[in-house]
Amino acid sequence: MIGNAKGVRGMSGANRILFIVLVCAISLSAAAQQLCPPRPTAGTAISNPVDLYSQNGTLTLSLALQSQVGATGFTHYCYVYVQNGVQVEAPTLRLNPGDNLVINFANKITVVGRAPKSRHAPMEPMEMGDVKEAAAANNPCLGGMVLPTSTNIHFHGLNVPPVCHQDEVVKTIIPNNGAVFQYALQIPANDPPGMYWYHPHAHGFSAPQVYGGAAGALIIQGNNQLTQGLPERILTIRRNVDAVTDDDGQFTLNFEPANYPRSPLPIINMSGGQGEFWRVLNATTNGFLALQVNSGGVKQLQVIALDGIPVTAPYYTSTIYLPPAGRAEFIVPPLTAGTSSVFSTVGFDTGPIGDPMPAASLAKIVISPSNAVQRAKPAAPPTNVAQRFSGLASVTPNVTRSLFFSEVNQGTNGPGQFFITLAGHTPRVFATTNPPDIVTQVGNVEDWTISNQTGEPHAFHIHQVHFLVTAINGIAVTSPQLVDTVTIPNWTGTGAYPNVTVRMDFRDPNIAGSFVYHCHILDHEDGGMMATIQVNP
Ligand SMILES: [Cu+2]
Repeated sequence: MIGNAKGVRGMSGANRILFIVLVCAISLSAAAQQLCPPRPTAGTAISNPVDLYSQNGTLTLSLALQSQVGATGFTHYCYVYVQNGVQVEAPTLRLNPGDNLVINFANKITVVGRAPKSRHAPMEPMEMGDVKEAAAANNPCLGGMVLPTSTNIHFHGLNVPPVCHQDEVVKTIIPNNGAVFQYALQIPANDPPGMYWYHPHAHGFSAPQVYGGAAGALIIQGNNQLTQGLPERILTIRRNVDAVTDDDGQFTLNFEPANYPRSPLPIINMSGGQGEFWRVLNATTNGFLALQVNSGGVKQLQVIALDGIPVTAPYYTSTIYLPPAGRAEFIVPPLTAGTSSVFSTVGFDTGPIGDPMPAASLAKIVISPSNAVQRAKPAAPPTNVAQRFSGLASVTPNVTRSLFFSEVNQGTNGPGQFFITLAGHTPRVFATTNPPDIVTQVGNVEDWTISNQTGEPHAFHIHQVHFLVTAINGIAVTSPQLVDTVTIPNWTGTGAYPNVTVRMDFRDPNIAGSFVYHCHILDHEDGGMMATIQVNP
């Protein structure tokens, strides 16, 4: 939904003044500084982000979240890693199953610019956890007032414990004091190989930080005969604020603007006669993508994995649909040198009130026999343990639930309110003072049917576990796949509400605790479309 939210104008008076003073003060002090690494200019060749590999079972790195207000007033947020004295942005973290990840993280956000006109959610500071206790103890694990300068990290898709310093996002509120906050977590030994990602999740301010650029890939290494020896390409698609339209509609690929015809397209250099293994991350906050490679016709792409989990059997398709936060790993077939070729999204129908998602070219593919290729280091040998979630399709669920997405718009003086609600309950926006909406038990397998009562699609995501998509509108899916984010199609205004049935797997004792499920249109999440599940040990 667009047009009703007014960003700063949606705030209460006192908060608005506080916010404006804060923004002006910190903007002036940092106006002349280069705080983020320079981003690539339009029309240049795309390269992979910097790879950081684990060694002897551990990947340890220092990472900071920094910010910079660009020339048009919008804020860039950048995950900065210093390599040989040079700042690089959003490195790819590569680990093997069973490895430890240690991030010495510092929140160094210094400046916050204005919101785009399409901002749907309130930008009011809000309380999470126990603010007084957190302040008294100086402990970011206890919560705090979430400000535009607050942050934390969510390891999207990883099946790790929902506890502070691992993957907890509700009460972990890291202030911008630059102090080191350590994340230390272990990749499950039975984690299948695939692409995950890390991004901020401070409720109320997730969207501006992610569309400002704060997102990076995390790859669990593994062997696959199909991709062995192929050049590997990491493509992170973001949607940043567009200086001309004042909206968050400009696609970028690995930070390079894809804004044809206003600027030349990013270039993907491929070698003629050589297929490539692409890992694509939809790090937009609202983009429903329908990806194609066209080279003398639409090419068949061989899908290997979705949302970090290998598909049951690799399959060919011409169009790969990715909701916000989704990942697809696929093989692009060998293309012929000299053929005009393009990587694009062909557009997605977001219903009567959704943010428009028109077709757009994302990159020009240049095929030449001499083009250099990038290869990842070979992966560790495969483990023999049974992979996570195996056999889920044949498990009989012991609980079934129904949930629904809904929203209200408060007119031109206020932003919208967004809800995800258990059937039979009254819709309410997320608050840490709400009791958990769902309480369940480790060991349970549950079928959830999630319906959509709104005129725009939503992207359902739950932390800590993947789920199997088993039915769409009550019709069984013929080849169910494990994902961590799924599109719930919009309601057209008449007839039954569209719905998707998913099978939730709470059998792993390591995921016991409280965590959240929400819409991954991050403006919707920031606007309240999130709720808590408590999984008792
Ligand atoms: Cu939504």
